[in-house]
Amino acid sequence: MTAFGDGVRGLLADMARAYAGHPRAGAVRAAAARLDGPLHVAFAGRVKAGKSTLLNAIVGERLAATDAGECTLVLTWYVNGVAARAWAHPRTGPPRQVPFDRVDGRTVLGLGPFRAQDLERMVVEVPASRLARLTLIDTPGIGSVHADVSARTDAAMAHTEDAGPVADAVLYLMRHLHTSDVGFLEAFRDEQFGEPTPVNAIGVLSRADEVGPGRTDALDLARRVAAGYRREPRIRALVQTVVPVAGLIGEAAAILRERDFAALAAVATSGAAGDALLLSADRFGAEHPGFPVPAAERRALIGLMALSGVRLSVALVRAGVVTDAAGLARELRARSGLDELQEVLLTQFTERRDLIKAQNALQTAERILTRDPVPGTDRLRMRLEAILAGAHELTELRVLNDLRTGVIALADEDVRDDAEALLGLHGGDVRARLRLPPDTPAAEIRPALLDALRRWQRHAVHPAATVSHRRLADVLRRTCEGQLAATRPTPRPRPR
Ligand SMILES: Nc1nc2c(ncn2[C@@H]2O[C@H](COP(=O)(O)OP(=O)(O)OP(=O)(O)O)[C@@H](O)[C@H]2O)c(=O)[nH]1
Ligand SMILES: [Mg+2]
Repeated sequence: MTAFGDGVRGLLADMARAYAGHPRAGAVRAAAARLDGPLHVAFAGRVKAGKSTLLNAIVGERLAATDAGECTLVLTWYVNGVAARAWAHPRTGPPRQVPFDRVDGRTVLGLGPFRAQDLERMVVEVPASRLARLTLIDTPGIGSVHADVSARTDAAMAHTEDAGPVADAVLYLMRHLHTSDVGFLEAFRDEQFGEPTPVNAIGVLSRADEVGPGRTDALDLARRVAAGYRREPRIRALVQTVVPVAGLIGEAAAILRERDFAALAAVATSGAAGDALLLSADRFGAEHPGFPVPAAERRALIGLMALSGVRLSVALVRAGVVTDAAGLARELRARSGLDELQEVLLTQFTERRDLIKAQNALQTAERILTRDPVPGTDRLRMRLEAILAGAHELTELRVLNDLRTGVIALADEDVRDDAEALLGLHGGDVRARLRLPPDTPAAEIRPALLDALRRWQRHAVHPAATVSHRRLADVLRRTCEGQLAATRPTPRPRPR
C-alpha cells in the first residue's frame, strides 16, 4: 500500500472510533474491509454481448450461464471460496443457499424458490485461483427486452449508500456503440470530483471472431477496428482503452478436450466433404450420413467454439501449426485476444487496484462525514482534505481523466500519448510510463526520465500554452521528479 493508501486506512480507523455505536458504524467498517478485499470487476454491456462467456474464459471454467435462462437475468457475483456453492440474495429477507451443480462441464444454478425479479443478486462461491484477486460480477444485458432488468442493473452498479460503488472497475463489452451504452457508463461517474472516470473502465470489442465473418484473420481485423475506436473522442471519454476479444474462443481453449481435437482433426482431413460443411453453421450441424464425425459431435463443436472457431481450428490443423489438443488450445488462446485483455487487467486494474480502492473508500468516507456528522467530524474532514491534497497519485488519475475526456485538450496526438503514458495509462511501472520495453536496462531509465522532465518543463513555460496545458505540465513535472527520486542513479564504476 502506498502512503496515500495508509492515510486512507488510518482515517477509516479513526472514523470507526468516532462512529462507534452510531447507525453508520457498519458502513465505515465495510469501507475499511473493502480496502483489503479483491478487486470487483463487473462485466457490462448490451444483451448477448458475450459477457458471461468472457467471464468464463477469464476464470477458465464454464461457470456463468450463457444464452437463455432466468439466471442470465440476475446480477451474479463469482467469488473465491472453499467449496462450490451459491446463495440467492432476495430484495427482502435473508440470503438463502440455492442448488448449484456441475453437469457435463457446465454449472447449473437454480434460483430456489425465487423468481429472477425478486433477487437483488446471486453469489456463487467456487475454489478458483483466478478469483483470489478478482471478484467477477456478471450483469444482465443493458437494453434487454426486460426493461426492469436493465434498470435494476443500472441501480445495482451505481454507488450504493453504504459500500460505495459495487464495482471497482468495469469491463465494458461492446459490439457497436449505442446511446444506452453511454447512459450505463454514466453510473461510474466519479461523484467526488464530478467528472467521469474512464480509467475505471476498459472497452472490450467482444465476439471479435465475428468481425470479419468467414475469415480466419478476424482478430487482426478486430484489432484495427479497436484501434479506430480507441481514437474516437466519445469512446476515449468512456474507457481507457479498447481491446478486441473473442471470449468464446478463449473459453474453448480453456476447456478443449482430446476428443474435441480428434473431431476437428477428422473434419480437417475430410477434404472437399469437410469444406462443404464449413460453409455455414446450419450445414455443419446437419445430418450427413457417412461423414466421419457424427452430427451430434459437430453440433457440440459449434456450441464449443462457433463456426468461426471450427474454421480456425481446421485451418490450423491443415497448415500443420497444431498436432494435438494442447497445441490447439495454445493457438486458440493466443488468437482469442484474452492474453492482451489479461495484460491490461494486470497492469492497469490490478496494479492500480489499491489506488482505486482507496479512492472509493475515501468517497464513502466523505459521504458519511457529510451526511451523518458526529462530534469530531470537522477534524476528520480536514484530514480527508489533507489526504486528498497530498495524493499525487489521485491528481495523476484526475488529470488522466481530463485528458481522456477532452477537458484538457492537446492538439498533438504524440504529446497527448506521451502525457497519458507518463501519468500511468499503461501501468504505473516507470518503463510503462516512459513507453520503454519492459526489458530496458536500468541505466537507460534516468536519462529518459530527465528527458521527459525537461520536455514538460518546456511545456510549462511555453508562451502559447493554455492554463490547463500548464497545469498538466506541472503535474507531469512532479510525476517525473517523483519517479526520479524513486530510481537511484547508476553507481559510477569505482577507480581501480
Ligand atoms: N462467435 C462468438 N460467439 C460468442 C462469443 N462470445 C459469446 N458468444 C455467443 O453469444 C451468445 C451470447 O453469449 P453470452 O456470453 O451469454 O452473452 P451475455 O452478454 O452474457 O448475454 P446476456 O447475459 O443474455 O445479456 C452465446 O450464444 C455465445 O455462445 C464470441 O467471442 N464469439
Ligand atoms: Mg450473460
